[in-house]
Order: sequence, then C-alpha cells, then structure tokens
Amino acid sequence: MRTGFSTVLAATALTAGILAAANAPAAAGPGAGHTFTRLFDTPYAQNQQGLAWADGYHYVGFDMGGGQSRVVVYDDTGKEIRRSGLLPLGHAAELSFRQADGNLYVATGGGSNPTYVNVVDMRPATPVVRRTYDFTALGNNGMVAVDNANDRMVVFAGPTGGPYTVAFADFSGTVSSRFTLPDLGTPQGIEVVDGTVLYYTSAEGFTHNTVTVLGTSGAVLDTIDVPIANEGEGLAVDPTTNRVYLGFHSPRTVYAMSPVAALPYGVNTLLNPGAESGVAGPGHPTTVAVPGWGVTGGMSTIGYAVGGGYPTAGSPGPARRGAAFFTGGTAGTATLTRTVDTAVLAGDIDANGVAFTLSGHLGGYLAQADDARLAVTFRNGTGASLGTAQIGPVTPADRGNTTGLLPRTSTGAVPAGTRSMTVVLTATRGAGTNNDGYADNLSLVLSHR
Ligand SMILES: [Ca+2]
Ligand SMILES: [Ca+2]
Repeated sequence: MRTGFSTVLAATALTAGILAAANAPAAAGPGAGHTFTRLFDTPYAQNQQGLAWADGYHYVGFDMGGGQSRVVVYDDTGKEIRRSGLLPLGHAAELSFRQADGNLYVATGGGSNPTYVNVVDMRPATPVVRRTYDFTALGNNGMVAVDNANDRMVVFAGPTGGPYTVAFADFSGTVSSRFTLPDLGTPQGIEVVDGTVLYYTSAEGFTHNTVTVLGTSGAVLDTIDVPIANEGEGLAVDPTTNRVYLGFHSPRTVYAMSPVAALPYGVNTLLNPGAESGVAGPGHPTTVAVPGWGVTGGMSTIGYAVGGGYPTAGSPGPARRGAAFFTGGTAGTATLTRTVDTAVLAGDIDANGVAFTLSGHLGGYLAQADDARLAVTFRNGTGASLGTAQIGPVTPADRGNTTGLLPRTSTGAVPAGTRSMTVVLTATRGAGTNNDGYADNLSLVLSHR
C-alpha cells in the first residue's frame, strides 16, 4: 500500500532496475539464497494493492478510489478468471484466504483509513461482503492475514511510521494477544507460515523490499531481502506448500519466492479439504464445481443446511464442518483426485524420515450401502506406485444405519523414493439412484519422523 512516498519519483527508475535485479541472488547473510521469479504481470491497469492465494489462483485487490475496491482473480499465467464489482473495501491493502469458510478477508488499509476487515465471498455470480470486523481501535494502515493452521486472524495496524500493532484475533473479532513492531519500512503485506508472521515492507524510494520473519511475540527470526526495485504490494502464501507470492505496484506484477518459506510439514497438503471453497450444492442430482480437485462421475458438494435427509449441522460429523460436505453424484462411482508434489522433501523421504497422517470424515445415508473412501498412492519419479494407504469405507453398520459421517485416520511412513502422492476420494453407490458416499474435512499431513 502507499502511505505517502512519492511513487512518481521512484517510477522513473523502476523498469531498468527490475530487469537487472529480478533474479539476482540475495547477498550472503540472514535470509540469503532466496530467488524471485516473475510469474505474471496483472493486465488490469488499476492501482494494485493486496494479494492472496487460494486453490491455485491469485486474488489481487485494486483500489478504485472513493473507498471502493475490486478483487480480480488470475491463474499462474496472468489470465483473468473473474472479477468482483466495486466493493466498499477501502484501499484493499491486504487480502488473505480462509480455508475454513472459503471466504476472502480484506483489510481496508491506507495511512488515513481506519482498520476494518471485510469478509468477501467471491463464489456468487456477484461477489458480496458477508461481514465487516471493526478493528479501528488498533489504528489505521490495516492489513490482515488468516492463520489457517490455527484458524485465526492476524491484524496489523498503526500510525504511518509506526510503531505498529500486530494482533491475533478469533473470528468473533476478539483480540487474544498482540505485539508491537517498530518501523521497518512501508508496510505492504502480511501472511502466516509455519507459526511465524511474514511481514513485507518496502524501503524508502522503493529501491528494494524485505520480508521479515517474526515469531508470534514479535521476535525477528529472519530477514529475507527482496532485491527488486519496485514498490511491494501484498503478500500471499499457498498453505499447502508454504510457497510465498509477492505483489508489486509499478509495473503491476506477481512474483513467486524460492525456496518455499518453510518445508511443508504439518500442513494439510489438500486444497479445498472441507468442501468449503465452492458454492454449496442443493442436493442430488444437481452438481456444483469442486475447486482444487479433479472430478469424475459428478462428485459434488451439498450444504449442511439443505436437509431433506442429507447430513445436517446436527448429524454425526466433524465438530467444525463448515457449510458443505462432499457427495457422490449419480454415477455408480465418483472420484475427486489431487496430486501432491513431494520433491521438496526428497532428502528426508529417502532417509525414511517422513511420516504421513491420512484422515477425514466419511459416511453415507441411512441403511443404504453407498460409501466413501480416501486413498493415497505414493509414487516415485516415474509415477510407479511405491505403496498405498486408505481410510474407509464407512459402512451402514459402522454408522448404525444413521445418516452421517464418522472420523477415520491412517498413519505410516512415506516410502523412500516417493516424489508425489496421488490422493483419491471415491464414492461408490450401493443402493438407489443417487451416490450417497459422503465425506468432509479430508487431510493428508506429512511430518518429520
Ligand atoms: Ca495476503
Ligand atoms: Ca465442510
């Protein structure tokens, strides 16, 4: 975001500097060894601000003036997928995606703007603001990150030039803890990775940028130099890989950082694991899109609010089940598939140092024999299977012939040589015309043994 520096002066020197510095290795020292790859330039010619990542797409906030902003969604090549209309998001200084409800959290930001966090639902044909959190007590300059591992918000605010406040808040808006941050440059973005806060700042004159890695009490754990002479705009993270993305202002562009900010231990490697990223389906035989997965056989989702015999908020199922669950379509067999690249962990895996935990809630409908199972196949570099693990199916007898979903878990060692994992949810019809194999809160987590 821009808080008073003259971008006019800086802009004249930018283009040549970017070409020279874009992929230059960082100098030796803390945070050394990071490289930055220019992923795509945002083709939308407006005032680029906050950045988020969700289910394979980049979400970019653009300040349209007058307190109005818009969110535009891009793929990795910069192709526009969709955009919101004008929404009352202020400066849209920072965006972050919450896996637990599939919404985008957008902070107003800007040096003179009080801090509000707006919950933007990008799923309807016309995206809408679902809720507004009032964090004005924390000051202006607001930015927000969602800590998906702990399902909480990290809210940044404070007067231009600092000191700033970084506050941890739950989704009722209650702040549980906070720390104070000195001025490290113009605030540009914030995200949470592996229990640390990544804080993105621009140097005066936008000669370079910095990502400072902070502990949850504010201790500086690392400093990553971003040797790109362009004003930073927004930070994003892929929570399944810990890959970090950085936005820039002029030219408007998005970079990817290498290596990942932290090895992907302890994270759920599955996108859209709880059927929350898409629009909740209305029930069979209508199917809806399931972001983050390859789909066969009409696998879809149904909202817990649909009722009419489907699982509801009161059925056996996850304590935190969100708005929807996965369901088979009308075909006899339906699947969701995702491939997880584990090359970044090759050294640990080949030393037999990596364990997996496969888990999820699986179920079905009354006494019908429709069921669901979740399997992982560990594959070597040429795609050959090195082993498999599975949870489910959960049978009608397991469920006591009651509609609902039961928790299942399988743990073990990732076979040496594994370079990818293929995860498949299979719903199988055993009775009736619809495929009522149900699932929710799927998870495949790797850990260091
Ligand atoms: Ca962000
Ligand atoms: Ca769910």
